[in-house]
Amino acid sequence: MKILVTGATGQIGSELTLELRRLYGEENVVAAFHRTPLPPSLKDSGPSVRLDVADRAELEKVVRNYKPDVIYHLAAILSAKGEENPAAAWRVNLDGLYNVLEVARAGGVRQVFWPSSIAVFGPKTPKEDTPQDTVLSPTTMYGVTKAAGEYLCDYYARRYGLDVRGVRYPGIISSETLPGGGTTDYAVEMFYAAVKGEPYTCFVRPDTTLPMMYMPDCLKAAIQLMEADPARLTHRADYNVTAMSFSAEELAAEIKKHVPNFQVAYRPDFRQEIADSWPRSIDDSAAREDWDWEPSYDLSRMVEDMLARLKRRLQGER
Ligand code: AKB
Repeated sequence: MKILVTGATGQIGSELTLELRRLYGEENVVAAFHRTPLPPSLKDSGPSVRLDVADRAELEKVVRNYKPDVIYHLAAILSAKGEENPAAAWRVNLDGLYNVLEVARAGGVRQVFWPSSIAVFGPKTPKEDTPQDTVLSPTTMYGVTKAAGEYLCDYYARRYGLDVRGVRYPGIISSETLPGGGTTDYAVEMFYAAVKGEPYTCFVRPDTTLPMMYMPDCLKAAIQLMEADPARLTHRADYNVTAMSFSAEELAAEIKKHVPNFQVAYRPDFRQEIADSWPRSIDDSAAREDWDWEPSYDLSRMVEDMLARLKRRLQGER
């Protein structure tokens, strides 16, 4: 099976590409990157190609050359960056997705994975245990592109029989690649500061509570959904998934159990409003029923593992 991963240098892409290479063979997974150059771990472990997903001709060429059976389409501009440049968010997120779906159906691609986000929800959505099927009321351009993208994926599945699958990711916490331009980035930044022995100024209020997930569960969700029996699936690219919910101050307190001198100050900025518009917790029972989704990491297990990994990585860089 040949796989193309777009956005391979991003927070999820950089780890998912390596995991897919481990599972399906290094030569079979092509890492597509755009502006950010490939780190040696990706460059040295399999094929790669430069690709702007918003450029249809370029994408067609890549699919013609590599003939992927499956595309994991991760290239995206996240919520906070999308508010700074809504036009770029539309271009990358929606023009990019449209191109991927079009080129996939015309180029004989069997399956597409595309991540949606809790950003499809908004002030009119129930905040606690947000149901699978509920009001979408995104307030950011990122959320608008994710909500429209969900409908677009549904359309391609219904109209053309394309096997498109995806999940609504919560905030993702990871140790290998920093997220860029998201609202949930504070949760990752806190770990980096703690491990470096620096104080952290958090850009949301201490009581800000959001659904979150650790990277191993994020990878597991994508791969498990893609391998699931299609006959069991009742949704397409909009499966709610979650692993835990915690406030910024609860995360700081958990980190302090391991790094007692860690100091956090709170200075909310424009990202507070985005965080306030999103759910506090998510009901992911459809994913549990349809493809046996079950996260492995809760807050304490995640914090312990994340600190250990980050310490090893940052020490290695010195
Ligand atoms: C963001 O904060 O923009 C992303 C997301 C929740 O989709 N991490």
